[in-house]
Amino acid sequence: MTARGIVIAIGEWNAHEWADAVHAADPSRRLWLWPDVGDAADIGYALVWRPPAGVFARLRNLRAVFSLGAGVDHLVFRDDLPDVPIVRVVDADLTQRMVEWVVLQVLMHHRRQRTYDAQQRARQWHELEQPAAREVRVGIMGMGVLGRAAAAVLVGLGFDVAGWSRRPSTAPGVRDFHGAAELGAFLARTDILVSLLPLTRETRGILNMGLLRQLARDGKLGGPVLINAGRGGLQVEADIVAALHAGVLAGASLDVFETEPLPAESPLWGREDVVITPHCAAASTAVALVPGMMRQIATFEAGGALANVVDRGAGY
Ligand code: NDP
Ligand code: OXD
Repeated sequence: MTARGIVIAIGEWNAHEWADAVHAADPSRRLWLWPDVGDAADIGYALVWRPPAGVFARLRNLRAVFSLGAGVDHLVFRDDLPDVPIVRVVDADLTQRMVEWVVLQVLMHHRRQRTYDAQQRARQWHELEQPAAREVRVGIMGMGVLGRAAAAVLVGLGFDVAGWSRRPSTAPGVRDFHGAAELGAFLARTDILVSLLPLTRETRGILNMGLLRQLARDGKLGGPVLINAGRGGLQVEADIVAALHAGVLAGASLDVFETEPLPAESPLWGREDVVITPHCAAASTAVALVPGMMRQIATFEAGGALANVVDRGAGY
């Protein structure tokens, strides 16, 4: 008998929302909420987000693991991963949410909104010099699903956009940089750096002082800006604080942090030049994501291939 059951194993989210969405999409399928796995031999699929330790050991007939987020660092660094495909989220709803967050942050810095907020608090009427979008160079690290979608909207707004990724990429209106050899040239033409990289062995700590010092110094915004919605492990927060203090950075928008929730004692909280959001740039919502996962399972069971399977060697 082929295992068709599903287990949902979620560290900190509301598992019942996901269970309701699975049940709505396929009421015939047996569904378990970890740690309750019933007859574990019947479980073929695990829907997981930061799953607790020990989940996989009991699921001996597992056929695929579905990450409930686009990032899979919560899985690939584990040493207990079963040898089955890991599928990550690629979904229009999640992509749209990320595009909104990135564009909001780019515009916030481009249009000096933090300074106008401070002026409003001081009841000050003072117009700042405003460059055109075409005069501002945005550099996107990670031209994957999310980076490309954000780039398309930023190009549409008129920004001068470049992308940097591991391999060459083509996106309309976006200048391509790729690989370690081209990172320096990419940074040297970047006023607003947007990080949408996955967290892997290669990218951990990449947003450090050495990198920030290579950003353009001749831009129209009075100094470069860092925007990170990839993962907190990409950034060295002590370096970001030092870079802001020293004027190496003029501002930052951070959605992700080395430790989440961001500890109350972090110096980032008190900085007017930093925008902080609580890892909410692109939330996974059960209603939007589960139907696609259930369609994937049905296709797989009918002999088709799974889409968006993680390359374990690359780590994303
Ligand atoms: P993709 O896998 O589609 O894209 C990843 C991109 O990063 C690719 O362009 C890839 O290059 C590039 N990349 C990977 N490793 C390197 C490297 N060593 N050097 C240069 N480029 C590299 O991922 P998504 O766009 O779907 O998502 C990106 C990340 O966004 C997720 O991994 C997750 O961490 C984060 N995220 C955050 C959310 C939030 O709410 N804050 C929500 C959703 C996702 P190549 O094209 O050559 O493969
Ligand atoms: C994700 C996230 O990876 O929410 O999808 O961070």
